[in-house]
Amino acid sequence: MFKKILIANRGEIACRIIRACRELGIKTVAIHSEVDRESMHVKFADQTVCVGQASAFESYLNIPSIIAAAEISGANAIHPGYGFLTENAYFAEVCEACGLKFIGPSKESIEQMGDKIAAIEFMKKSGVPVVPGSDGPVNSDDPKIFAVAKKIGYPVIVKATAGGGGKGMRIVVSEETLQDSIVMAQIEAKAAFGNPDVYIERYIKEPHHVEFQILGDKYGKIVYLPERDCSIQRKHQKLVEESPSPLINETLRKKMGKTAKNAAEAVKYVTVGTVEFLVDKKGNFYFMEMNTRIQVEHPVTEMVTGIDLVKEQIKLAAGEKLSVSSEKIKILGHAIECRINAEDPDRDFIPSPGTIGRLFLPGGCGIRVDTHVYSGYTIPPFYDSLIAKIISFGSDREEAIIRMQRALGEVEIEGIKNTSSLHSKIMANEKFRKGGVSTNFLTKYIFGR
Ligand code: MV4
Repeated sequence: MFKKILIANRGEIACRIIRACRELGIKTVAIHSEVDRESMHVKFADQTVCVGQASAFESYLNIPSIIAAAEISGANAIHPGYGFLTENAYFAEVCEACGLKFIGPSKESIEQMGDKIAAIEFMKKSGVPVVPGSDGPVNSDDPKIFAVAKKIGYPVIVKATAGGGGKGMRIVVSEETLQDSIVMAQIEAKAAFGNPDVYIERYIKEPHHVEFQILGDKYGKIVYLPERDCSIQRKHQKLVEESPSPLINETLRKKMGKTAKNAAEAVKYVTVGTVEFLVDKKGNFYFMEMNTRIQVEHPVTEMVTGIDLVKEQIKLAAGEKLSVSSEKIKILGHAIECRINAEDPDRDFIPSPGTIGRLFLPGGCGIRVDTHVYSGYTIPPFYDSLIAKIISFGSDREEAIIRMQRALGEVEIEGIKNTSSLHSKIMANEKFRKGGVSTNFLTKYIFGR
């Protein structure tokens, strides 16, 4: 097992990782930018190193500085968290070349899943269902695009291969706008990712986002855990996640879970990862992408299974054998996570950085709060606006919702705006309470557009 881990991240996830290390008896090194000296992850860690200026490029994305920090502090492994350098295959390669274990999958797995066209091709070959599409990149001046789109059937969606976050994505309803949409998507993709490649897929109407957590050891064993439903999103940012999904019955769970396991086996996946699917109203499911990291929403899976995913991730990276088997995994109840952001819900969610005055965060039966904020803490304007994750657990969905409503009512954060009122609205919504809302829910029923 590792003796000392450097955490190449900040915020709640850095705190979450330090907690797991402490329980495993592993020493921790926090890195931080110049504006993060008073941050909780810095106070939490055994050792700290300032790696650069406020801008993430100068600090949390600064590979030479981070590697130097690991070397001078004597760390033997690096945990990337989520975001920042997590899905950077080059960073994983540099870590390994410097004798530092990268706590994540191989650089090959990261690379393979980072290119969406390659990932889809690979999954299709491995027998995983994918959305009917162009089978590779398309070019706007290629006259064949019209035949390709016609065969797929309108509406189609144009996506960037380097994509994520919905950038470079365009819905095309008829062939009149196909060529222009591809041109625009290519320009957007080039600007956002430096890679202009786009592809076409059939557009799935009102899809649900359902994802499976998988765990893999270096001996080739893979298990899948119960799914998470992340259909409630705003501008491709997840707001509410729950497990199990109200949409999925036991038969479909087994079928999708086994598919996710096959997908992970095909890439020889090690540590923790997530296979994302689009699910339509009829229960057809299609591979969307694979995330090669621990995700923001991992706590809902921890609550319903009783498994500490970050501890498992570290143990698997250290070469330990998987200790959980599919047959032993039970769904213990229902869990919901609400992401609280420092944003103003009344002003189109503009970020609301600043100093927190009085602070009260909820607790009590069935409530977990993962956060890095405290009274007197100043939220810098340079990074993600996530300030807390409230996770509720109940014996069933109804109880989890009631507990979440009760917990949201206890939240008091003075000095900055936050999104808890939006979550209260969602929890009180009739459609949400019925369960199984699609990705259109927020726009349609909460914002009424
Ligand atoms: C789709 C789709 C419908 N059909 N692909 C959004 C971001 C990226 N991860 C993929 N996304 C979508 N891909 C096909 N073929 C609808 C979306 C989509 C979406 C997916 C999951 C969660 C929220 C979403 C919101 C809008 C669109």
